[in-house]
Amino acid sequence: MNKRRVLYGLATVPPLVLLSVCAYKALQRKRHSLPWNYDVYLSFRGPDTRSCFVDFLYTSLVAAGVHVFRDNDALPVGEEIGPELLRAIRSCRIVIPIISEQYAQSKWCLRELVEIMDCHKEHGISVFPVFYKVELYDIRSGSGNFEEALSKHMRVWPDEVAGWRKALTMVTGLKGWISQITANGNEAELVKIVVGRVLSELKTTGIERLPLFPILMSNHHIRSWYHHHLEKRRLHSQVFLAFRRCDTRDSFAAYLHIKLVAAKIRVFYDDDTSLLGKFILEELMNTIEHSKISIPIISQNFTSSRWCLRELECMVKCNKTKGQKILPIFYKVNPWDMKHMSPCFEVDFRKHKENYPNECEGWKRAFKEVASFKGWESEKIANGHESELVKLVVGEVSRLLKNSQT
Ligand SMILES: *[C@@H]1O[C@H](CO)[C@@H](O)[C@H](O)[C@H]1NC(C)=O
Ligand SMILES: CC(=O)N[C@H]1CO[C@H](CO)[C@@H](O)[C@@H]1O
Repeated sequence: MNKRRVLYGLATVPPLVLLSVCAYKALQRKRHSLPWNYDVYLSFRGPDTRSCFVDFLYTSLVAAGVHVFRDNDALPVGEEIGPELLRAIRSCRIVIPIISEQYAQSKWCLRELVEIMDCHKEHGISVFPVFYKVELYDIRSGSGNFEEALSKHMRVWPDEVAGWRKALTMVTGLKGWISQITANGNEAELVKIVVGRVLSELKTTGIERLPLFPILMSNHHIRSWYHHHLEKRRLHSQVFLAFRRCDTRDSFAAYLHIKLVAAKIRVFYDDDTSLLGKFILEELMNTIEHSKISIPIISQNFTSSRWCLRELECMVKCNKTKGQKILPIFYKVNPWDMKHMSPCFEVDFRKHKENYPNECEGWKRAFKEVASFKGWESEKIANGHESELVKLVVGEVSRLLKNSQT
């Protein structure tokens, strides 16, 4: 960043910010006059969830003192989403779309979702999706119920379907809660988690929430000052841990994570709650780029996840462009098999090639390249005793971080 510009920005900004904060405080005292009429907007498909999950979530939020809009009774008349519904969405601080099995069957839900994603992009409204008993893959790739519903809509609303598809893809790009995974599928726990998160989000005060904020941000000095500070505030992780959920999330990766944290190392872990409502891919790549060390845990099913492969490719790129360290752990896999593409990996890449023909070659190259890096083969360390391996990794990471400081 241009230093002079930042300094100039800093010199000019504080009075404005101060002014804004005062304005905000004043507005807060008259809360009802704030443009935020609602704290939370729930968007859902009635028949799927109204009497169960949504009901429980709604009553729990209200019990916690949150002002919630539920479009239950305000079903729109005519073909457009009613202006009062639009106003409600725009006036909310947080929108929680509950994407359920039949969500895409309702054109109202889809129109609402388009609106929600627009508001997210243009007005920075927080969107915390709940994926309720659905597979993200079906939504993104247009298969299963979602594809069926969209094909039906195509006959009646051909002009709108492309936009609906885009909104669906976008919402799955955001970090949200997946009901089957969160709290092991316990919905009461999920509701507790959502309410807790909403409350903490509502508590944060910041200039972002000022009605003046968009005006302030139109000034480029303020904007660059603001982004500079955001960057500084973001506590960069030192280590990025990449792993395949189904293989090691509850075992080796969790154990390594705990030990790294115990050694006072800042680790980025996929489950990080700070990601909620953010576009995951962008955030992940950004985090890798700002890390000092990346640790990919290459396990048997690693290649079946395109997320894992994207992360790996990004790591290799960061090594090339800025010498970032990569410490691979070959978890019950053999680097030789990786280098020579044994059938178990080959199958995955062949599948990816169908869906992601442009990216797949790059992933493959990165995967083979990592096989030749110096790393640890889990089965060769202390007869496969994983605690020993963890000790070695933590030791090496600490050493590298210490060296990089001096
Ligand atoms: C990455 O890059 C740096 C410097 O360019 C190099 O020293 C390091 O060993 C590379 N490889 C790995 C696996 O970290
Ligand atoms: C959870 C999961 O996808 N496991 C698979 C990992 O890979 C082996 C064989 O390569 C499969 O048998 C598992 O089903």
